[in-house]
Amino acid sequence: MGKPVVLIMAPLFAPALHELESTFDCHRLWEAADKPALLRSLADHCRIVVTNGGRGIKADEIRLLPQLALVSCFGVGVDAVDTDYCRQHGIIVTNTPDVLTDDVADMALALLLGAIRQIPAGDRFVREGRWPSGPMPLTRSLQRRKVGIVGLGRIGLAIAQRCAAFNTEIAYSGPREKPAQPYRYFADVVAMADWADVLIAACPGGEATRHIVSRAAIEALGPDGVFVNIARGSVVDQAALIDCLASGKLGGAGLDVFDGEPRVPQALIDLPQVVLHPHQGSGTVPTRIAMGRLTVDNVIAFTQGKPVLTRYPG
Ligand code: 8YV
Repeated sequence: MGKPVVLIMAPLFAPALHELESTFDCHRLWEAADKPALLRSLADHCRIVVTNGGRGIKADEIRLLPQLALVSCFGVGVDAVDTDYCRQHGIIVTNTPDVLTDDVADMALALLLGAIRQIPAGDRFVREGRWPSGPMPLTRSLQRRKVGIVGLGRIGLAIAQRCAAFNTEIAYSGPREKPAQPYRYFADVVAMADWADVLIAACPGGEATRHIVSRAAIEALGPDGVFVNIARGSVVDQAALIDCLASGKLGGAGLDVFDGEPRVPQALIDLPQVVLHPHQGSGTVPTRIAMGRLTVDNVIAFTQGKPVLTRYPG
C-alpha cells in the first residue's frame, strides 16, 4: 500500500511541512497552476487535507474531494474551514488549541500597553531625534481601568488573568455567562463597551461574530477608550473603527488582525495612535513548533486509525 495522500492547501510552518512531505504523499495546492485539475486528480483517493487558519477550506473545494475524512488545521481558529459542511458529511476537523493560548494572550497585553502607553510613537520619537527638543507627550494609563473582553474562552481567560496584574476591573461578554468565573458578565457588547475603558476582542471569527464590535460599541467605548483585536478582522466593523479613530470618537487601538489581511487600509496606517501588527499572536518559535507538532500528530493519529488529539469542536 502506498503512502496516504495529503493535500496541503497553503504554505505551512516549514518543519511541519517538511515532516508531512517526508511521511506522506503530499500535494501542494497553492503551487498548482491548475488547482481544479489537481483537486480532480485527487478526488478518488485523498482523505486528508492540511490547511491553516487563514486559508481554511471551503465547501466548494471539499465537494471536489468526496473521500475527504480529515481536515487538520494549523491554528486554533477554524472560521475559514466550512465546519458545518464537515460536520454534515462526517469529516473530522482538528485544530491547535491550548499550545498558543499564552503567546496570544501576551500579544493582547503587548498591543494594549503599546497603544495605551504609545510605545511605537515613543520609539519613533527617540529614533527621529526629537527627544533633545523636549519630552514626549504624556499618555493614558492602564492602571485601574475597566477592561471588557469579548469572548472568555481559553485565550480570553488568559487575557483576563494578565489584566488582573494591572489592577484593572474586568468584565466579559459571550454567548453565555460563565458563573465559575469571577468577572462581571455582559450579555450585550455595546453595554460592556459603554462600561469599559478598554475592549479586547478574543472571540472566534465567522458569521456568528461578524461585526460583533459594531459602530455602536466603538462609539460607546469613547474618545478615551482603546480597542485591541487579537481575534479576527471580521469581528469588528473596520470601516467604523477607522472613522471613529480618525474623528477622535475612539482614543486608540492595537490590532493584530485585519479584514482583508495581509492588506491593511492606508487609513489605519496613517493613524499614529494605532499600533499595527501582522497577525503574529501565535508567532513565536516554540508556539509554532508546538502547533506544527499537533497539526502533524493529528494526521498521524488519523492514518493509524487512532483518535485524533484535538478534534474541533472539543
Ligand atoms: C495563526 C491564528 O497565525 O490560531 C489561529 O487561529 O490565527 C494564528 O495562530 C494562523 O492560524 C496561521 O495560519
